[in-house]
Amino acid sequence: MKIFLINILPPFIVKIYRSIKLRLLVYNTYGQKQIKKEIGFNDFEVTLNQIRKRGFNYFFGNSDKLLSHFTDKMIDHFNLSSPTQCENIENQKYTDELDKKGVTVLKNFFDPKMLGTWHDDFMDHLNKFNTEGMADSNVITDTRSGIMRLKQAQKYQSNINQKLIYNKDLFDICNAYLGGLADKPLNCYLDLKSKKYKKDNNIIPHFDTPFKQLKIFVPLVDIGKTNSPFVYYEKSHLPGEWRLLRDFIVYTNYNMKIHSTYSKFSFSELERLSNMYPDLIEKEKTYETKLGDVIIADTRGIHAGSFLENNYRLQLVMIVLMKGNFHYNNAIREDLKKEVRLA
Ligand SMILES: O=C(O)CCC(=O)C(=O)O
Ligand SMILES: [Fe+2]
Repeated sequence: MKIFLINILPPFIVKIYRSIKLRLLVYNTYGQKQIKKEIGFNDFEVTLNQIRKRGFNYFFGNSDKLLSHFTDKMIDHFNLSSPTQCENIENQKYTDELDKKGVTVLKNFFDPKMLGTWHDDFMDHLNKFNTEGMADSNVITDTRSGIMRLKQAQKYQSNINQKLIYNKDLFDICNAYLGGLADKPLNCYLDLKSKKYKKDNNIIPHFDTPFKQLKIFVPLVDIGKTNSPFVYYEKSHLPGEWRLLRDFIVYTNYNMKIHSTYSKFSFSELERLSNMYPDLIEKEKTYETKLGDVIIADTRGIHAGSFLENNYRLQLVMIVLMKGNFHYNNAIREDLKKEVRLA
C-alpha cells in the first residue's frame, strides 16, 4: 500500500515526506526503540540517504576530530609506555621478553605447596557455594560456559596480598614494561573452568584493549594440552596498521549499544596473517605450565583461552593497568563520546 501511494504521489510530495522523516530521525534521541528502528530495515533507505549525505561522519559524528584525538592518544601511550629498566636486574629478561613477544613465563616462581593450599581453600569455598547454596556476591557463574569467577579473591586467603598483589618482582617486571607508570594492583580474581567443551567468549582470539595492559595468570593446577592452556599470538601487541582500524573502533565503543565487538579475529585470518607477515604476528602458541609457574601477558596482543577436554582449570588472575586514561572504558574524551553513533 505504501509503495503504491508513493508511486502515485507527485515526486515533490515524496521528497518533502522523506526529508521530514529524515529530520525527525536525526533529531530524535537514541532510545532503545529508536535504535531498534534504525538498525533494522524499516528506515533502510533513509539510513542510506543519511550515509550518502554525511559520509563517514554518519558513524562517527565528527570523525576528523575523533581520529585526531585517537592518534594523539596512541602516540602519547606508546611514548609514555616505552619500557624502562627493572629495579632488580634479575627481572630484566622478563620485561625484555614481554616487550619483544608480548608474553613471558616465569618458571617455578611460586612455592607449589603454598599454591596447593590456595587451591584447596578456594575449591572448598566454591564447593560450599555450589552444594550448600551459600550466598556470596563475589561469585559469578557464566551460564553458557559454566565458568565460575570469584572476585576479590585476596579476601579469601590471608597471604595473597603479601605474596601476589604486593609482590615486588611481579610489580617490577610490569612497571618497567609500562614505562614506570604501572598502577599498583589492588585485587585479583579466581577463575574455575570445569565444564568440558563449553564455549566461552575468550575461546575466540581477541585483544582486550587497544592499549597495553598486563594480566598475570597464576595457575593453581598443572595446565597441559587438555585443560585449557592459554593461547597467545606473539608480537601482535606491537603497534601496527594491520589492527589499527579495530583499535580505533574499540577505543570509540562504537556499536556498544547493540553489543557488537570489533576486537575478535577469525582463526583463518590469523593463520594467513602469520604466514604472510611473521614479523607482525606469529602463529598461535599454547602455554603449558607446571604448578608454580606464572604467565604475564600484554592482553593488548591477540590471545585466547582454549577448550577444556579433561580435568579442570583453576587460576588466579591479576590485572596491571597503566596510569592515565588508557583503559578502553575511559580512554575517549568526554566531549567526544556523543560523536559516536550507538556507543
Ligand atoms: O581463558 C583464558 O585463558 C583467556 C582469558 C582471557 O582472554 C583474558 O583473561 O583476557
Ligand atoms: Fe582476553
